[in-house]
Amino acid sequence: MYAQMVDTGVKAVRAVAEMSPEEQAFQARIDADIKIEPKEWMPDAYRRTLVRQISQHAHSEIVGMLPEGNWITRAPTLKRKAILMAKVQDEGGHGLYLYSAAETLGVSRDQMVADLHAGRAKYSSIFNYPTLTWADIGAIGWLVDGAAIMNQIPLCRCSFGPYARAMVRICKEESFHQRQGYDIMLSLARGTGEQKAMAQDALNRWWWPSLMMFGPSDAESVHSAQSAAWKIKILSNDELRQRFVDQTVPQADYLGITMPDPDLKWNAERNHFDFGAIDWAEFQNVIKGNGPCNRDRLRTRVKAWEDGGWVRDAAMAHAEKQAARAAAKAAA
Ligand code: BYC
Repeated sequence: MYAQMVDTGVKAVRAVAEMSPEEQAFQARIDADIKIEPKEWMPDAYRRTLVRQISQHAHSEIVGMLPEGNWITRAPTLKRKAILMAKVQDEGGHGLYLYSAAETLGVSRDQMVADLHAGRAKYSSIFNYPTLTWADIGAIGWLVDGAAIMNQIPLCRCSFGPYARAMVRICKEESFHQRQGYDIMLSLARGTGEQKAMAQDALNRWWWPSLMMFGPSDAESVHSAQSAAWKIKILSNDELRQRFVDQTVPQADYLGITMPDPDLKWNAERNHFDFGAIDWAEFQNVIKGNGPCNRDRLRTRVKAWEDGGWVRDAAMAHAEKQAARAAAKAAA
């Protein structure tokens, strides 16, 4: 992934007095928690911000199928294989709902996919890490889906109707994904010494990248202020990250495995866990396209698209034949 920052044209959040009458009316609807629907007037920058975020989100779901898909043939039991197949398929479905939500804003799916394949579009940093053992499938469900739910529950209340509605179903499915991941971790943690060590190793490798999923710190987040004003973001990157840490630490304790963070400790004054510094240089490196798997992920997606060309051609030919038959019947 070689994406650059997407310029949505927003330099600073403007005061109401600086807005045009149309923008003021729009902001008043947002402030009154009225959902914005695709055919209604909206500022161009609002549209661009949503296309940016929703398409990145869709790409994340689609690219996110790859690390787990890698283990479908090697799942340890038939039951685990069936569950994993269902989960990976769900992620594909999430991508499709999200592409549809973005299409309501006037961008075509072909364009979004072309941007991904050309390295112009971002997707979540987390999917550029490799899945080395079966325990990684547990860690992804537990941590990656856990972080995703934390971020996505507030999105069910975001201001753009199609995105908010897509998130309702996605969150329900993510919650099953999170539980299946935790169940894998529980089995390993209660298994042999070697299995427990696998679970610990997976936690060690996935913990910090999971914290990076929430994006840069609030101080560094370029889009947060405007997205908050438009109620695309209900909670900030740092607030969500803190909630995730607070929720996940007791779950690791229950598994009997240790968070790979010597600075992690309960802060009774703040009523939250304090945690160590995130390696933001690593994060920036991954989102610039230099993570462990970026090139491989894109290559795999491009190949899948090219290999699927004949299916798209056949579907188009079938649709054209159906339409021609219907037209002939109507004319007869
Ligand atoms: N990775 O100003 P900021 C899943 C970018 S999939 C890569 O804070 P924003 C699953 C950001 O895009 C779940 N890039 O931005 C699937 C921006 O760059 P651009 C995926 C990141 O948008 C399969 C720049 O950094 N979830 O659950 O206000 C299997 C500055 O950031 C990341 C979503 O997509 C990152 N981690 O906030 C299993 C949720 N973080 O666009 C599970 C929807 C930041 O200027 N998205 N960047 O080039 C969001 O909630 C927000 O877009 C973010 C970032 C919180 C991610």
